[in-house]
Amino acid sequence: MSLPARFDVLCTGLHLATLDGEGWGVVRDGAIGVVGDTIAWVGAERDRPRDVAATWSRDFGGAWATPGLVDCHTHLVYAGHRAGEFERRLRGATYAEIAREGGGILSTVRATRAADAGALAEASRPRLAAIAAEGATTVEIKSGYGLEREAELKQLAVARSLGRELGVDVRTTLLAAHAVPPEFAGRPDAWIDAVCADIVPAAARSGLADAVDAFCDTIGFTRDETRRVFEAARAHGLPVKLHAEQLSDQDGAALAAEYGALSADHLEWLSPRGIEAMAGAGTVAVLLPGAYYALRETRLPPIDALRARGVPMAVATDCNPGSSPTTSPLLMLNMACTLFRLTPPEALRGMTHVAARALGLADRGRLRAGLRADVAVYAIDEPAELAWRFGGNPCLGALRAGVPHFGSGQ
Ligand code: DI6
Ligand code: FE
Repeated sequence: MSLPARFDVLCTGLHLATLDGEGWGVVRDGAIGVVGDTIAWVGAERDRPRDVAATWSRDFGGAWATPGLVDCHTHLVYAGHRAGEFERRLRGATYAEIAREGGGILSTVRATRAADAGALAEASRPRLAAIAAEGATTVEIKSGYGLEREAELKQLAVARSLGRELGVDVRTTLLAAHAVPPEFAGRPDAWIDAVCADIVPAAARSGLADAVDAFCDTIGFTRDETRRVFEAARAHGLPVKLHAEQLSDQDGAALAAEYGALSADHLEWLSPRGIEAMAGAGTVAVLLPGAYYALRETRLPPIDALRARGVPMAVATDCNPGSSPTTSPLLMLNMACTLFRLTPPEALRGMTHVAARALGLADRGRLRAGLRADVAVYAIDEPAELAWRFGGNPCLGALRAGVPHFGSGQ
């Protein structure tokens, strides 16, 4: 890349975990120069071109920079909470039982429908802000708590507007096939008809959805119903992803792979057949240790087999009120290592460039000239600390598309 006459932003005094090449891709005593929303120069301070001045610059005094975190699976736009359901589960009720009784996802649907866009934004803003405050610069947000056309579009519109407001790159996913809404109780097929004929087209027309997702499971939708949703997405030019093999093996990951899905997510019950299909299609495995933890699952996703077959593994919060009420991507790095036995660099890759790939984004997730200037800065002594610690937040702020967000309010 040719050097600019001037950097808009220059960050010095940083050790870099570039994630470029193998492992952490460490550059000690490094610097990053930005022009517009793009990294123009990155490398060791001693190699920095001296004749390029900067409009905004900061010396971070030996902090660490990583690529901005990418949280590629959240349901953070919702109203209400599910603490009562949590207490019931502590007394022995299961997630699936509560769902079958019309609680679970449907209780959040009632609260989300009742909230207007302003109230929904107010409820959801602190969650996006908390995720961003730990260094996330790109966040995916799903619908799926509206379960009627206008309420689904309301969720997606609120997600996009929160992204603009907070300066976070929000990617939206239509998840109308999350549960059967009360109006269609006992008629999942009729609901899928409406999703395919009305809601997917409306989401595509409005430009409010970047992808389409579905929940393929015993308390969600069958493989055949999921296939119909994927056909509708394909007809409207939208990429797909899938909640697959979370509570049972429905062979959903193989179906997702058949449709060239960006990702299949959860995967505790993933079969060898599903792994092969994902490896063949290049579908990313999104691991969600928060849901595994909160539901006290005991069956681990087949991490060793995924690794052996070269299936890329992403890590995300799954921020949602039922199975993963967390707003901490850093805690998920820890859980990915502690519970799922990823290595710390694997976990961070899983929340940067692999997660970006799960969103179809090739322009971010590493510190490299020419990529988007999404950079998180942490007050740590070495990068493995990000996964070692749980609780607390060492993030000093971030560049988001080249814009500095440091200090109070970030
Ligand atoms: N799986 C999940 O973990 C979330 N959705 C899904 O299909 C949970 C959503 C919720 O319980 O509200
Ligand atoms: Fe989810």
